[in-house]
Order: sequence, then structure tokens, then C-alpha cells
Amino acid sequence: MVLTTGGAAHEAYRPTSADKFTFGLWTVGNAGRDTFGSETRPRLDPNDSVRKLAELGAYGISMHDDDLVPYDASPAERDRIVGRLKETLADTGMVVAMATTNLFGHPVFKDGAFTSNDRAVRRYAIAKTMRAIDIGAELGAKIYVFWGGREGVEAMASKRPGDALDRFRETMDFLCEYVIDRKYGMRFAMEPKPNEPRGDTFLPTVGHALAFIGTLAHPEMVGLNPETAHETMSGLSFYHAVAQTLWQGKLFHIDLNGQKIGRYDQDLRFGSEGIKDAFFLVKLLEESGYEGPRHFDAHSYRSENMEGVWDFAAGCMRTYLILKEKAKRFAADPEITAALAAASVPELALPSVGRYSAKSAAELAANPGDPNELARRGYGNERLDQLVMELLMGVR
Ligand code: GLT
Ligand code: MN
Ligand code: MN
Repeated sequence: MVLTTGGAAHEAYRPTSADKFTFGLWTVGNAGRDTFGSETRPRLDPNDSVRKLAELGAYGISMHDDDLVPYDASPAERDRIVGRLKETLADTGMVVAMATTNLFGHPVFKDGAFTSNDRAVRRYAIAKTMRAIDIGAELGAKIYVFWGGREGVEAMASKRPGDALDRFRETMDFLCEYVIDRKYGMRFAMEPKPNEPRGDTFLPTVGHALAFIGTLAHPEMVGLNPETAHETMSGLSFYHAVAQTLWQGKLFHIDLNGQKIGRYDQDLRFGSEGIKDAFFLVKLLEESGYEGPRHFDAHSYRSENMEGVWDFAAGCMRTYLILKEKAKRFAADPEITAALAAASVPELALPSVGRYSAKSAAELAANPGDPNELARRGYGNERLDQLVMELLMGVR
């Protein structure tokens, strides 16, 4: 069991706030309800979650407006609840690194929020988001996430996709201006998901969302919050999705968890599925200079009581730190370095032709190389991957 593992190995992987691990209030607070059954655990007080996560070595939390303040709370009640959380944060040294809006739970959003066909619903969704942004700003959140859980369709005839995208863009542009006007210094991170709870969701993958951001009035304020489970549900490589997001300067936040391909959104403990993907992801994040939170959007198995929930939270962080150490070993391993050279990995960083000139084009056309000769070499990828596997299996 994670929490009671003793000895030097336990100490080496003990998280501290410098590791920047954060958890959604809804993650450790997940009471185990699913489509087929009711809660298996009690509801947690957010202040207790903050205290316990601090004890385990986390850096902070994230939250939906409704995770903290009931949507129908009076202004006085809202201030009391927010004030109490502020005290707990001050006591524990924890932060609210990210905030977001629940635009999926209430029946009003059954046809969508920013893309509901009903204009009054869209206006309510935007008003609710402004109120939630205010709470996030008051608690110090610098990242604001947009997961369009209900932005989609079952009946194809029910929405013109172009109209929905127009309304999504109009809303993002409006809310960017709101944050600028209020001087909140926040950035927005959009979270793609292919389906669930809707049959088809707008902006289903990282690629769709990156392209959408390019059409906004303030593209510099808007980036992504990609999630392991969501990209994996689409059958895509999360590692490659995050790599391109970083390459485009758009990794503003990240939702880490575990997922098997082709399933519903499992939100499993980080690294518990797809260990090789998890390893390359951690290596990528650690080597990229990404300075944002390492945020877990996952929850404990429904079979667990509260002890299992805290084992789950500790396990997410511990696996991350173990993989981080493996990434260092990868970089320092002479056989792996030699295998990378044999696969010509460093060569991909060299320009192929450089900038165009008529002269360089003519030179290349005159001397293109012999494809049969070039095809003779091997790339040593079997050996390279075997070395990675042995590193992960703990024999190097
Ligand atoms: C919900 C969803 C997550 C989102 C959260 C933010 S809520 O749990 O499954 O992927 O990140 O709205
Ligand atoms: Mn998520
Ligand atoms: Mn998920």
C-alpha cells in the first residue's frame, strides 16, 4: 500500500510543494457515483480535502464554482464559504492554481451551455462563468479552464456546427475581454474531449482546439488543458498531442490520469494504464521547461473507502516522481545514448535544406541521393525500445 511503504525508496519519492502537484476538489471528492450506482463514499468538505492533500505533499487544488459554492447560494453565503477556504489555504500554504465553471450538471445545460440553441441559456451560462471567474480570481487562480461537457449533440439535425462554433468563439472573445477589463491577469485553457456525456462534442481533440484558438480575437490569452483520458479515448497518442501543444506554445495546464483505449472516460490513477506513454509524457514535461501545475484529474476506484482515496492521491504523485527519476536515468544511460545515436535521433534536429534559394534547389535537384542505397540502413529501433522497456521494468 502506497502510504505505508517504508524505507529509502519511500523517502526518495515524497512529493513537496515544489513539485507543483494539484488535484481538483472533484477528484478526491468523487464519492463513487456512476451511471449504474449511487455513492460508495461520503461527501468531503473542501477544507478537509485541502488539509489532507497538503499533508500528502500537494501544492494546491483546482475547483469548479459549484464544488465550493452551491449555485443558488446567497451573496453572504458565498462570501462566508470563500472566506473559510481562504483561511484553510493560508493555514496549509496551499494555492488554488486553476478554477473552472460547472456548465454541465444542472438540467438547464441539457442542450449545451455556450452552444445551447436557446439564447437565454447561453446568456445564463456566460453570466455563471463571469461569477465563477470572479471567485477564481479572488482565490488567486491564474488559469481558467473551459471544458465544454454539454457542448455537442446526439441528434445531428439539432445544431448547425458552424453556428455552434460561432457562438463558442463569441463567448471566448467576450470572456477574454471580461478578464482584461477586470485586470485579473488570467489565461484560459480549453479542454477537448471527443464524446461523453454528449454523443459528439464540439472541439473533440487537441488538434481541433488548437485550430479553433487561432480564430479568436485574443489567441495569446487562450491555450489548452489536454487530458490523458480524453485524447486516449479518441485512440490518439496523448504524448504526441502534448508535444504539439508545447511546440505551439499552448500548454497552459494539463489533466493527468490513466485510461485504456476505446473506453468511457475512466479518469484512473495517473500511470496506472499505459506506463510507456506515462513515462514519455513525464519526460516531455520535465524536459520542456513547462512550469505549470502537474494537475491530476482522476478519481479513485468505486470499490474504495476513504483510505483508498488517499492511497489513490499519493499514488498519482509517487508514480509521477518515479517516472521523473526514470527520465533522468534515460538521459544518463550510455547504452541508451548510443542507441539514440544509432537511430539518428539527434539528426532530426538538423535542417534538411535550410532556406530556399534557386542555387540550393538546383544543387539538390542535381544530387538528390540514391534511394536504394539510402534504404539499406536500419534504424535500430528494436534495440532502442527494448532498452526503454528494460528501464521501465526496473532492470537498468
Ligand atoms: C469533469 C470532466 C473533466 C474536466 C473537469 C473540469 S470536470 O470531471 O470529466 O475532464 O476537466 O470541468
Ligand atoms: Mn479533465
Ligand atoms: Mn476525464
